[in-house]
Amino acid sequence: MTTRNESLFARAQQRIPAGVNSPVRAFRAVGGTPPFLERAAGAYLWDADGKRYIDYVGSWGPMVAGHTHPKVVEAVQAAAARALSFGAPTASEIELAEAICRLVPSVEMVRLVSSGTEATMTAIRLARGFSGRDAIVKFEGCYHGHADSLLVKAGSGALTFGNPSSAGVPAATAAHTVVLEYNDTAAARQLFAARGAEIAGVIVEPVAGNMNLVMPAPGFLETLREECTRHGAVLIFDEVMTGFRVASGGAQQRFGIRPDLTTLGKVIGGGMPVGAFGGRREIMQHIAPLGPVYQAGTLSGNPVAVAAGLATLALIEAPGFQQDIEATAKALVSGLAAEAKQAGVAFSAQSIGSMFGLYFRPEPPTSFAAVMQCDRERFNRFFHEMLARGVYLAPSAYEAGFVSAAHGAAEIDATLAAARAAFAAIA
Ligand code: KE4
Repeated sequence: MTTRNESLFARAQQRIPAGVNSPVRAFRAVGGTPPFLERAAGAYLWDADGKRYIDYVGSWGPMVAGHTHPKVVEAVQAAAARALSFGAPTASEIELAEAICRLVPSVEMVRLVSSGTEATMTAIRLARGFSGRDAIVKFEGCYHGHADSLLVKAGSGALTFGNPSSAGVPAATAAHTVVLEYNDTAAARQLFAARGAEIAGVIVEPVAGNMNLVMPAPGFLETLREECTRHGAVLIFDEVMTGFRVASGGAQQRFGIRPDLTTLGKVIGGGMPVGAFGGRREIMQHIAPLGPVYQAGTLSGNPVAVAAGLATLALIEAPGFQQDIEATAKALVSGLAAEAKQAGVAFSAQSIGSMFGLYFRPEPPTSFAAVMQCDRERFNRFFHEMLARGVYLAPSAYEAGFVSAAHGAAEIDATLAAARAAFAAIA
């Protein structure tokens, strides 16, 4: 009997590439038919077949306050009733800019855009326009959205420029991007020693969340800060995922590093399309129409999206919000590790703030190469065992997971009960 998810997926593939509007949603990494979701509330999702799931994807990060939080829905409805879009300045954009600058003090000025990709694409252009240099440094396993300069993989030699990681990216473009190993502090020092004067900027996920969760090694972020300062390169923290999740001031607050630019997204839109880039005033004043670096957007600062973002940031600033959500993530990962141990499955897990990583290897990975040693097949089996039991994990062994303020003891207990059966099934 064909389920509604299956018939919708078949129909979707007729008109949308792979039936989805973003690749990871197609379940190609884990196999099977992706549930077509219809409704969400708090920690829960419901699919087209009426099945309920506990959600640990949270729309890939934005739903930190839980789905359809009444205060966010109310703010969106009120804003929409006034106007859907102006393409003109509004007071609410000032409020969101001021909230971001208050929560992330390294951001002295900020511009809103409509996605994380727009934010990182512009931050790269701004670093180049400000420094007058072309070379950009990124790290293997970090994802910063799909701008050409960032769809680049490591070149042949550690210090040579990169090669495209996607069709359609000109080699000439990729040649301006150097890709180093995440956490390889020595390689970063070596690159700056050899080419420091050529480097416009370094972009890094201060906690990596796109090769599963990988923590920065002690001294790694500090070295990037030191080398960028010494050589006049712009240090860009891509906090699209870590912003307001690793701490209310992002990973930069937690690790005490002040980047020159920060990119944000996800949480600042509360589920609606908002991204942002911001940082040192002297750099941001190079952005059009103040300065020579062009950037624009029809729906930048959209009033309905801004209303969702403001309502969400107000919620995360509530006393105890971050502590509670961090405790929930800790309870989840320690519970899962205990269940895996009980079942004799090689497994580890860790969390920071409200994001977490699950690994089918004995210890959490500290590098991209170590992530690649995870048992992906076993993750895929675990994924489907959990999905069948109503637990919706990220459909890839290389993605981080997220809890929300709506996840409580009942959801964690139900998840651990499902995990007990799932680990037994794959042991
Ligand atoms: P968007 O363009 O998808 O809004 O943001 C790109 C981006 C930039 N920087 C970081 C650190 C990110 O994690 C992202 C997007 N993250 C992925 C999840 N791995 C979004 C999910 C998807 O691509 O469908």
